[in-house]
Amino acid sequence: MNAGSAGTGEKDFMDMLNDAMKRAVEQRGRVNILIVGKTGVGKSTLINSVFQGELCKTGQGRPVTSETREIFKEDIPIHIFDTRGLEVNDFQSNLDELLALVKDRKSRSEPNEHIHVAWLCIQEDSRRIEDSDIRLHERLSDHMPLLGVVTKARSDQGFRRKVQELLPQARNVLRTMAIPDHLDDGHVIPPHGLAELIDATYELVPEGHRTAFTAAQKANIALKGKRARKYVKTAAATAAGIGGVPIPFSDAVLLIPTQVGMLASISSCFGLQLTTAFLGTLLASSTGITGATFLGRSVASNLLKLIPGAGYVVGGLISGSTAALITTLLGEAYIRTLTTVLSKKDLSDITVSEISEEFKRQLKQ
Ligand SMILES: Nc1nc2c(ncn2[C@@H]2O[C@H](COP(=O)(O)OP(=O)(O)OP(=O)(O)O)[C@@H](O)[C@H]2O)c(=O)[nH]1
Ligand SMILES: [Mg+2]
Repeated sequence: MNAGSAGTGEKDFMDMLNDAMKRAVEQRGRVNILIVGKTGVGKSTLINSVFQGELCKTGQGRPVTSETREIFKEDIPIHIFDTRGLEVNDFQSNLDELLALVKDRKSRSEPNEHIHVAWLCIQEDSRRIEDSDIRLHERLSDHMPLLGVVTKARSDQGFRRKVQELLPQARNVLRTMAIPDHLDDGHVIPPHGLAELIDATYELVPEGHRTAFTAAQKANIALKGKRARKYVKTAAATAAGIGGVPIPFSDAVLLIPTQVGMLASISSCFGLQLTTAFLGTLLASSTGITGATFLGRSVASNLLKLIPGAGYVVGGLISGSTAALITTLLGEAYIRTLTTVLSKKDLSDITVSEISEEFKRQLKQ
């Protein structure tokens, strides 16, 4: 194997992996969500049900106002501002403190520190919308888009409409059940409304923070695929440009940085840990190449041979449209891989080898 001639020795290849990862991390950024609502309405339960990492149980929290904690966990690109008890005594001073926090964040030059969306949670059982909720919604929606979230939703009876009427600034009001509800008569109401809540929130998150939001949530796997396809399109267009002057198959290695970047971005949408080691292991085990032979050219040709449709270009020339097609097929196979794996298991229980086994299967199809 003469890897040197293509200028893609092992070191170059590792540099390329590092670059791809660094770019994916920068591209992803972070998203910040404010969650308000009275004590006991189910904020923590909801957070643990829709975001990665059981944030309310295992995340770090630091108080940022007397009633607000900023909760986060390493490798999960979200910070939750969990605010409780505003309705108790001192409502006005608590609200002022919260608004001061919101304004301070908004004034920062780093958009990753802004608070991007607010959820105002109201419990369905209560059937009441307090003045404090209405005030909170008015003041917060001056600074960020706000959604009304009806929690522990079992039986609407017109309550959602009432919330919409009393919180006119809310962009939408969604009914949710975060964990199964076991009724006295033995019936169980399963969780519902969570994927819809994620979809509605995604629409309100600024574009530059949507990949972070997509990655941090676990209630809507389809959204991850949808977001990832954006990166597949971009990579396919870049590949088409590289193949604009048809390249010999043996130079298909030129497409590899684009494709590796794409795999990193897709991984990012699915919330995988963005490390060079992960990407390296994924590529190595999917192509069957390890250790010292882990060289650009061999990975390139092995990876390309795995891709459906790439077989017929072996030995021939790769045109722009073929380069785009190969890249798209690779991206789509990886999206199907992660969708399949995540439908069976939680992200924290998935190993790289499970991903690469499934990836190989998907590439053969
Ligand atoms: N069945 C069911 N129970 C829920 C749901 N959401 C919350 N609960 C229960 O309601 C209680 C309060 O939920 P929490 O998530 O702790 O409420 P919170 O809003 O975080 O409360 P504070 O932290 O005190 O402000 C807990 O016993 C939860 O198990 C739900 O969707 N379904
Ligand atoms: Mg709580």
